[in-house]
Amino acid sequence: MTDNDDLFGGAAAKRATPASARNAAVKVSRAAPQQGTPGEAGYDASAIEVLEGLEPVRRRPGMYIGGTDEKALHHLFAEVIDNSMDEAVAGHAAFIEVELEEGGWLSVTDNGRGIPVDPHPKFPKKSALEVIMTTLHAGGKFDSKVYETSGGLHGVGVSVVNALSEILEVEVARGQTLYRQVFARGLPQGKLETVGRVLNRRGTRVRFKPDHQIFGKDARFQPRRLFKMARSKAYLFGGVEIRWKCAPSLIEGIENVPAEATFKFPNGLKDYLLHDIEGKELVTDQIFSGKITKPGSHGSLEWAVAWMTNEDGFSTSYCNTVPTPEGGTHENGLRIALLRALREHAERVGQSKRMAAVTTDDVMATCASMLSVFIREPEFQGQTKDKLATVEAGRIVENAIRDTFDHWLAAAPQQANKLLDWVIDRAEERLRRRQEKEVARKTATRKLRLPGKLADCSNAGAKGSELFIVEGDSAGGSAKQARDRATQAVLPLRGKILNVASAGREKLHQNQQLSDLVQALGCGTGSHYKSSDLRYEKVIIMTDADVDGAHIASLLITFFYRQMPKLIDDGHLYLAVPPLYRLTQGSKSAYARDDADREKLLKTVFKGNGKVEIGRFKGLGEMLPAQLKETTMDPKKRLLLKVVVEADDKPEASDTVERLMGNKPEARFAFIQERAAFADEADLDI
Ligand code: 0RA
Repeated sequence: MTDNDDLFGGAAAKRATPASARNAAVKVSRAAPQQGTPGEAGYDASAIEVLEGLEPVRRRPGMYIGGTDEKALHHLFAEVIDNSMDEAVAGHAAFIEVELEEGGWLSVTDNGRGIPVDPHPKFPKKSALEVIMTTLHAGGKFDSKVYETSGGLHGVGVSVVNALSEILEVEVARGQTLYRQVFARGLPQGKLETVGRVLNRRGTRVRFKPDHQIFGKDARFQPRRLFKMARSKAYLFGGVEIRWKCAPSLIEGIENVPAEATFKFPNGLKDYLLHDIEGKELVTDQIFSGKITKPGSHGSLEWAVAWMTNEDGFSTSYCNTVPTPEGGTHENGLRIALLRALREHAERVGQSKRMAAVTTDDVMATCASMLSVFIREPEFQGQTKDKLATVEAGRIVENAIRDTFDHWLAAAPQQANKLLDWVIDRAEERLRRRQEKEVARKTATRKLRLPGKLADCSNAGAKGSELFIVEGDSAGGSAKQARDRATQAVLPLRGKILNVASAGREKLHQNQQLSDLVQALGCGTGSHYKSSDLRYEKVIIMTDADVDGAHIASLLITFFYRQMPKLIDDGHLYLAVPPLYRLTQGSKSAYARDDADREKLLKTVFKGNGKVEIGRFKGLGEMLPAQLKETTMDPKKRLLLKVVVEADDKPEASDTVERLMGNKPEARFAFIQERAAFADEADLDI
């Protein structure tokens, strides 16, 4: 142990507060009215001012430390250590010691210049120390340069910690003298006293116990949280030594929190990043890091960036040593700087075309980054105030890093090209994934969004429901009126549909008629076909009983055969058989499907008995809805042909379809009739 290690000595630090001092200021305390009578009259007067100064903090702690929860509790520590940090960063202190004691005491000690103890110019009866400890925002008034460096910038000041501490002791070793003052809930428990002479020692110790009245009776400092905070402070102020001490009883059963540790990271954030990405494979051997300090003025920053090959990226950022887990303007500045410098490099090496697709997200996808900025009067955003909002910060970071990164890339072209290829690969991968996603989404929405032309049935499941694919809008209109709304859906198709046997994939996807059909069926096509998603038990092609109708039917069958063969295999596809003729004789009437059927009827049902009127339907649209229902749609009366590919035909079926789907509709019609003839009783649905 060096002299400095034993800065104040345990005895002095833990000495009890003298009773006289404790009584001195308390009577005027509105915050603690239960306490005793005043001592010296002069001291009371100043105590009143003090109380008026800190009372708002006790009344509304949230206004000053963002709440009274665990985060706020640990903020007290940040506030105290930041003051010592300022002293260290200004070069006045070489180390800072943090100690968590049993009983909830936390102390922060530095070997800096010590808080000034001489009478305060504005309040000659008080020491500067007392004014600092008891006045809001008093810190910076003494030596503004010191407080511009770090946490003092965001800090509400150590007086807030004082106000929210049950007890707070300050000890200052300055000018070979040790001074001490004790406060309770912000109230001085006596004047600053001289404890004695100290040789070769200087600095400040703040030792405090958070007030349970504010933070609740169960509030405790968490060793792990303090440990991590202390360590990150050391990373954020490269070169400053932070010594950690914790009562062993407090870390029993807690892993990775030692009773003692020393943090000193000469390379600051670079060390931090290297620690975080230890063992990870990197795209470039070197990590990109830097530091720009402008002592006395605002806008200092430090960063460290590395690209990993197999890991998701992460960004850790701070503003004035306050973590900003939600990022903000400074992080955005970094991202943009990296992208722009890479763009410039791409231009230099003739890769700007490929680089055009790259976004900041591609650059950051596997990038591990650490960023720390120091700015004056930062503004934070978001629910938890975890996001930096100061616009200026983004600009400062972007300008500084863009330049430096540009140089870094230019200085090591091989490494730069490796990185360039890497980010371009990320962009291309992203575009590929997006395309796949879009296709997947489209299929998904198709399932959900039914085509406008579809008159769907009201039945929920596929079982028992039928879809009539009808030729033309007018037939569609009749069919919609003729149907049983509960079980029968109607999809009208306009005119001839695309011949899938001769059209390319692209055309197929663009075809509105077919895509309406696919949407209505819901089961997908090709390799995406899913039986369980088919929305109907029977899919019925209902076209006019003429050559054109046959053509459309064969085009549709071809479509199903090519795109949803399983739908046919599973026996879902049918042909409706509408009549071609209506025969009337007096009150008697009947329908004939074709010429042969007509002749048969004439010879049987209408034999003799006078003149038979024979009407020929030009199309389904000409039929009255009632007629259409009676002849073609009503499950009790209609004739349906099931479309099957016979096992024997299977080997050449594909060739046959190919052959017949040329430009000979008659050949196709013949084919359909041929198949219809093969349909045996079991396949007929009467
Ligand atoms: C104001 C002025 C000076 C130092 C400090 C404050 C100071 C504050 C803290 C808080 C914790 N440790 C600290 N160390 C120093 C400069 C006084 C001078 O000029 O000597």
